[in-house]
Amino acid sequence: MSARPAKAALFEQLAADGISHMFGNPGTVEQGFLDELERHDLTYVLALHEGAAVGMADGYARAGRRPALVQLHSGVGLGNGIGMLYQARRGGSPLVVLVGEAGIRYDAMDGQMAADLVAMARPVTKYATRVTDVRSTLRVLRRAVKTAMTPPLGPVVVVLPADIMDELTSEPAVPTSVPDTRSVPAPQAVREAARLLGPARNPLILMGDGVAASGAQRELTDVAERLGAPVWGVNCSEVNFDTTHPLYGGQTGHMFGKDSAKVVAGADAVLIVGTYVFPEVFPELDSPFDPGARIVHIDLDAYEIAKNFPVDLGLVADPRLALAALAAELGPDGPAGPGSADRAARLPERARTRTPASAAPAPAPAPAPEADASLMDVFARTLAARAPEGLTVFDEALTASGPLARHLPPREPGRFFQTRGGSLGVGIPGALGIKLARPELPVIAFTGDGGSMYTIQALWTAAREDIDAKFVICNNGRYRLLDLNIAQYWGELGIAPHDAPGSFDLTRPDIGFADLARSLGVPARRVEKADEVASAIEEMWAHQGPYLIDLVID
Ligand SMILES: Cc1ncc(C[n+]2csc(CCOP(=O)(O)OP(=O)(O)O)c2C)c(N)n1
Ligand SMILES: [Mg+2]
Repeated sequence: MSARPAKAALFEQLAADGISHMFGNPGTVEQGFLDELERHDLTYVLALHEGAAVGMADGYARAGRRPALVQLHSGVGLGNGIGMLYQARRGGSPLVVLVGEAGIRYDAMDGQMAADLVAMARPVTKYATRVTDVRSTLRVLRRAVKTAMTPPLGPVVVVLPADIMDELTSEPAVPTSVPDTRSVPAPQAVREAARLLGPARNPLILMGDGVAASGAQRELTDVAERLGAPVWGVNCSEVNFDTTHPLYGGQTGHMFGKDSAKVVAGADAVLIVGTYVFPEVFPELDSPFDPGARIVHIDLDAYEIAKNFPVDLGLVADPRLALAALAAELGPDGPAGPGSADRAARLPERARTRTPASAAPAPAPAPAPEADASLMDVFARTLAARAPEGLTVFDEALTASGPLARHLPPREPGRFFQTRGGSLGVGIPGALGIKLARPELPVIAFTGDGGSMYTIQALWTAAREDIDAKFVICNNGRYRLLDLNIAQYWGELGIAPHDAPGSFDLTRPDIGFADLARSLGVPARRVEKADEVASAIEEMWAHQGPYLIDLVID
């Protein structure tokens, strides 16, 4: 291989790995390779804030199930991207993030914008490294792609010093070797899982996004039906199980461990699959499982198995293959034993009997009556009635999500996404990334007025690139979720209810989302009344290109 500058070889490597987009925000220390980019077949998607760049890449990686490339600028750009990298790490998005810096020769100078970028990135990435010798530029890039794409998937940072990028390398560009992790447990381990779970009278399944990542929805349904076990989402931001299935219980919630504790109480056997346990902000410190409960955990991420509480059997295996083997072991009619007698009859009801007050409930089928339906309810119902084929929803509506789950219940894999890791601002850029990865799908994002403002600049990117995604701002003038959480806190501490902190209010002044969207190049309409909903939705779908609705709700 003839020698060429590393900044050119970089693009050969990206092409070898089939990478077609770079999401980023440029700076001077990346000028060498950005200049080079113009000569290559790679689309640069310009974001006006690094949070938006990482958020778009996150949606792209999730919907496309492939690595997404990000470019950030030095300590300042990486710093701006860190909140969104955190959520990519929590959610397992395979991002390859290139961070530019002035050069290795300046290490001792401590110049402007210099920082220990690898150390900054480490807590929010799966792996962070720096190219320090030009002869290993492509080796390091391939390691980044491999690490990002190997379960547990996650973001990787590669720091690129500009002086190294200008040097010559003769490394060949060859496709990255990503190992196959479709591993199945040994037959005796599957038998042991069936032995632990099969005799249960009151089995329970806790699931997470590892199910969707493995494409294991059908196998999970088979196991749930054979065990007759209700299925609860613990860390679900995608479709891991059809939420209209009678065995679907709901979500345990992300805030309070006592909510999950109510769900698992009384279960004598628990199958955990594709999730960490438990993900709340305030988890229970003592095990919420019944002392005699038998616990089996299947995951490709060994770190998550028995991370907080012991299990009886942990299986590091691909969820789809492991669940298929378990379903076969349980047999088509489910296991014989004390729990088998009335399994089929009692379980659809029991799927809902553990619903805790503040955990997200399973979607109720009955729509609210017309007269007192909320505007959000009317909107979701009208949208559902006219939903185009393949409608893909990014739900960052937070307290306004209920009607979405009711009228557009997540059922089909790859058609529903939520924020993860608790980082707000993923909805708008995430929808753009999804649309770029899957242009054939109609994509709509719902986001709160609060959440949208973290990355509202992404609308400009939507207009610039003419990305035909639709956006709905659920505009309640507040950080409403914080109202609900503080009310719970007051209750627990015996504090009398009073006005919420002024910092939860977003009405001083009102944010004019329609004007704001138009100023960024996205046509928009404000909707305040139920009788405006149908025509707004019609206009939204009729418009070719990005479009925003400012939905003014209580
Ligand atoms: C980046 C980030 N900053 C702050 C928070 C804390 N936070 C959690 S919920 C919330 C309010 C969100 O408001 P909005 O999007 O309007 O939805 P609503 O609660 O009104 O339904 C805030 C500020 C967060 N989760 N992420
Ligand atoms: Mg709000």
